[in-house]
Formats: sequence, C-alpha cells, structure tokens
Amino acid sequence: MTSLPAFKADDPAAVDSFIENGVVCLRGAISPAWLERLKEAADAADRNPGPHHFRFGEPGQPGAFFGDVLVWQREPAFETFAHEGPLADIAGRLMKSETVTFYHDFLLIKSGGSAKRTPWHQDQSYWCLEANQALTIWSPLDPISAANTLEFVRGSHRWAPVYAAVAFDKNSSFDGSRDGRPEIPDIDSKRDAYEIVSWELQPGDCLIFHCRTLHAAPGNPHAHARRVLSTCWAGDDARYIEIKSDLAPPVKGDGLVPGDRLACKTFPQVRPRAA
Ligand SMILES: O=C(O)CCC(=O)C(=O)O
Repeated sequence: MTSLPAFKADDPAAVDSFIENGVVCLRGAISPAWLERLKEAADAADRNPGPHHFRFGEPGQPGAFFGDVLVWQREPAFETFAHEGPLADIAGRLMKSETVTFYHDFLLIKSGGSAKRTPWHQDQSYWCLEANQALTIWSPLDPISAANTLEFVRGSHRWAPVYAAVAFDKNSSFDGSRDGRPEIPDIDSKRDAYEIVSWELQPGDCLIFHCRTLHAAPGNPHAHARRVLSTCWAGDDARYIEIKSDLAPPVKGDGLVPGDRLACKTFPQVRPRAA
C-alpha cells in the first residue's frame, strides 16, 4: 500500500497536496458527536431505502452492498450535516472557492464479507456539471484497513479526460456510453503502470478527491460492515451541463439550463451561509 502524507483538517499544506495529487487524506475532520448522528442516520437509511438506491445481496447479510443517493432529503441528520457540519468549509478551502454548493450525498454500506468491488471510475462522468472546482469527500463511519479502503490513481485529475461512466453493477441498465467519451483503461491489469495510493482510516478521517481523479475499491473481507458517507461539492466554476448518458444521481436540479450555476433547491448552496 502506497500512502501520501495525511494532514490535520485545518493544515494549509493539505490544499497544495490536493491540487498536486488529486486526493488528500485529512485526519480527525469529523467529531465523534457528528459520527454518532451519521451512523444512526445511515442505519435508518439502510432500513428505509430511497427511490434511487441499489442493493446487491440481502440487507445485513454477508456480501451485501447497499448504495443510496440524496439521502439528505429523507434523513434530517444528513441535511443538517451538509449545512452545519465541517465538510462544507473544508470543501471550500480545498476548491479555493467562495461559494460551496452541496451537489449530492452517496451512502455506501458494504457488509462484512462482501466480494463486490467498486469499479475504477471518475465521479464527474456521472454528473450534470462541468467544473474544475468540484470534489468528493469520502467519510468512513467504520475503521478502514488496507483491505477495504478506496484507492486512487495519483495525479489522474491532471491527465485524465472525462471517461464514460461505468455501471457499479454490470447487470444494471445504467448506460454511461451515450456521449462518445473514452472508456476507462483497464487499470487493474497493469497496476504497476500507475501510481496507486490509499490510506488506512479511522472514523472521523476523510479522503477528499477531485471530480476527475480515478478511484476504485475492493470488497469488504472484514466481519464488520464498511459504512461510508460520500458527499459531493461544487464550487464557483461549476456549470450545469446536459449529457445523453444516464446520470447518478438521476436528477437535473430545478429548471437549470446549460451554463447555469448549480445552486437550486435540489443542489443547495451552503457557503456563504444564508443570512
Ligand atoms: O466506497 C466505495 O466503494 C466507492 C465510493 C465512490 O466511488 C465515491 O464516493 O465516489
């Protein structure tokens, strides 16, 4: 496992590391009190999934993999966290952006024993936005080891085009191929050709990555579940686009036309704070 340095949440050096590498690890960014609220909300969301969720296998059983988006619209703790929690300010600092728009959340629960890999992908491929200032914050609610952590191709945000989105489940009807975007290279067949980095994490630590940084994850060989709240944020230069491929999440905001800033009811602007 190759790791880069990790930083405290308020360390200015984290910004340069993020810009250079397309990913940065922040330690202790989320307080234990927030983590308790998020864990409760994550478990509630798992019991009451929303309209866009996916689930492989049986809930709570070894091998299951559950994912859901826009959970904040049903779980007040997630909504409050997006507005009042520490991540909005962290996102603004790393994007060097005056404004921060909360694009969406993505809850992922891989139960113990899940063999389900998350395929290599870039988040921008799934989104109705174009931006340099857009990122995802991956916040585990359970301890993460080398065996179930997220992996990144270091620096790929600087050279990678926007690739075609891939379906997390090969049997699903999701189609990311309608925009003529190139296919993601087969990274796993030549891992030595890429600089792949990852970190072991404790709850409260976060991985923050640029919207074009390539990333993937193994299954979860441990006995305990791997619960993660991923949140996606857009900054000043993010503009709404229309694509032909399927979107994830499958929403287009409220009355947006290409070239618009994203902020709307579905994609709330959280910084600067409302007066
Ligand atoms: O947690 C995972 O397995 C994948 C997460 C991911 O791809 C993301 O948050 O963008």
